[in-house]
Amino acid sequence: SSPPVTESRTGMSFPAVLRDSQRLLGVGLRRKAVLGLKNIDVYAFGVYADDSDVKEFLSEKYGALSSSELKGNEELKEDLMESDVSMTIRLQIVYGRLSIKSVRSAFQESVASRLHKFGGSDNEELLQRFTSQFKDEYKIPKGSIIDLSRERGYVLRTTIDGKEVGSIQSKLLCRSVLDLYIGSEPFDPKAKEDVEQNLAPLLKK
Ligand code: DAO
Ligand code: DAO
Ligand code: DAO
Repeated sequence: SSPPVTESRTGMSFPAVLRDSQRLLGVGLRRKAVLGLKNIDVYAFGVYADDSDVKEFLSEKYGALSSSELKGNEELKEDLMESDVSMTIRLQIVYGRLSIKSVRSAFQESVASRLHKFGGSDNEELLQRFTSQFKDEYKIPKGSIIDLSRERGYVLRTTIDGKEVGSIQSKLLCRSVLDLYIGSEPFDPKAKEDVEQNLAPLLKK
């Protein structure tokens, strides 16, 4: 079996396989500018996708393409985000003073803006349901692991250190979360490139 992969800037380590069948496609770093002054490293992340789901949903369309045709292929990432492929974004917290309040407001900036972009303006209830998962009593110290998993049927399940904090069925929400990592303006473009490269061989039948 493959060894874990370390995100080089933070030293955070990610297992090569999650839940027996989800393969690590890329790792990256989420940074954030505070007070317009400096960037803080907030978390390292890993992008995982289920091997056999990738084959089932994407091989027919993309399996015959050459690696140069797959490189930079935005339609492929689009289809991956829209399809029912099981995926996980694993976050490993680097910033040691993260409060639930700042998680909520970062969420408003990042995920909510995508929800509006993809879903129009009718998403207040969905947003409300998702952010109500962020209870003030949760602690997310450095080293905490948050898994954002898209399960079959477009269910977004959130766990903190293996403990489920909520799950919501919404294709739009799943798509908006994935867009942060592999969409058109990703947090870490290098991670998106890695995903693209490591996805290519999985598309071959
Ligand atoms: O303490 O105000 C501050 C700066 C912290 C900003 C952190 C941004 C949070 C990013 C989302 C984390 C998701 C787990
Ligand atoms: O990095 O801006 C960002 C958004 C990351 C997605 C945030 C989801 C966090 C869910 C964790 C809830 C725990 C309180
Ligand atoms: O749940 O699979 C799905 C589809 C996602 C659509 C979500 C739209 C939510 C709109 C809520 C409206 C409340 C004013």
